[in-house]
Amino acid sequence: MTNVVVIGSQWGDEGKGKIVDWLSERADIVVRFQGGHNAGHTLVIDGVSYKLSLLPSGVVRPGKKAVIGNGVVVDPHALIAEIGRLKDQGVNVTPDNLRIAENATLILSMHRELDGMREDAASNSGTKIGTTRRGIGPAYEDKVGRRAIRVMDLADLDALDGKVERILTHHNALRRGFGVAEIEHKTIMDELTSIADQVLPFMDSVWRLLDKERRKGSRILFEGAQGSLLDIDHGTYPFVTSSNTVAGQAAAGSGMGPGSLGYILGITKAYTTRVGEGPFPTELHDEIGQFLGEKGHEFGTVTGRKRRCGWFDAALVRQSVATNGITGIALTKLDVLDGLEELKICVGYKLDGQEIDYLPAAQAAQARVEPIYITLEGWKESTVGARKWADLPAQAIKYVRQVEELIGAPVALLSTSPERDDTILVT
Ligand code: 2SA
Ligand code: MG
Repeated sequence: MTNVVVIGSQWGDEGKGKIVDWLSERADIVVRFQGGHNAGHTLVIDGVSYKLSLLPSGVVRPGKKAVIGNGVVVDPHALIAEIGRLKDQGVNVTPDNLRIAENATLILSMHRELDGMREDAASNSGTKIGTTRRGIGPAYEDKVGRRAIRVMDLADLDALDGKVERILTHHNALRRGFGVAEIEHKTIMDELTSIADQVLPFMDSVWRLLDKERRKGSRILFEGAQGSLLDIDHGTYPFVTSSNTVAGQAAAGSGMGPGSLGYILGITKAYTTRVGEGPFPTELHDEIGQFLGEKGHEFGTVTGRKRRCGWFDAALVRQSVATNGITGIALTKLDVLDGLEELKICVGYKLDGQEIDYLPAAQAAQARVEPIYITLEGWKESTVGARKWADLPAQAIKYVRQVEELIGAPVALLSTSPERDDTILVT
């Protein structure tokens, strides 16, 4: 196996967890390179389900190394809690199987508070993003603003005074604006002191670790979170997350060169979902949308929020094939479409009377586009648990072939249930 980058090609929740787990069996190292505990993966191994949100999927497998790269924002409280939950399930996370980049940014309590205050204030003005309220955006802002506290700073608490001063000057100005109490220097120092001993054993120079592994010929799996349409540059801005979620970030967010990335696998759901606010051209507000949500169990792992559902949007995924350089896709949740009389696929949009085959970049135009659909006949048979191509009804095969043709990338894997072995490898 060459190195593989797994990314979501839609708005997240494409079913990356299962595929990453399937691939992690064949990898030596699993690396996260962006996002934080706003991600959510449920892994089902031997009937036991593990919920991960910050930790790379590799941690639940003996003998694999899990790595949190510099591109991730790390909430130390969430980290410690997640390690504790896994311990209760009999999984030991130790410095032997988890390494965290010394130059990764920390999410602190004030980031979470600011995320919530902004969302609350925006609810009143109707401009909220619908974030996970985990402090992801505010932490990335501090990183880019060059005032973040990073993992390595925990090793030198004496040198922290100036850094805490700098970050508090910024945050306290914002807090005054929101009319909430300012944070005292000592409060932050206490927070950092209280978590330092539990985080520091995992700290490492990740670029050096990965460079060594690369030279040894280790197989590296890069685990993306969220989806390409939530990318800070390429997504439906401003209704996006605050990191680059596209495959290229696997290099910058881990400290490896782009030449090491290998195969780019885009995880793609057979229909479309989205959580939070923002444009969604193929969204269904009718009983079919309801059907997809119920049958597909479309509720967030992280926040439990109900996901919006709609038809497959081939124009969007074709765009993701381009922005990620997708080699092949893993098509998930095809079985959710079982039993529908007919199926629609969006092939492009109408914008002010013109036909276009991509999502325009401007927010106002994105809100105005109308999908252009083709209609396919559905299938009655169940595809749940199909393990070979020949198990699929003819109409389901037609649907898959149509998807491939429209997005301009081949289906490399087909997942037919949450069970790991219910996966068809298309060769
Ligand atoms: P934030 O908290 O700043 O990242 O929120 C900004 C927007 O990004 C959306 N968002 C997500 N949407 C879908 N899935 C997400 N994460 C998990 C995943 C989901 C899960 O990777 O699969 O399984 O629970 C995710 N994270 C952020 C969010 O809804 C806002 O629209
Ligand atoms: Mg998810």
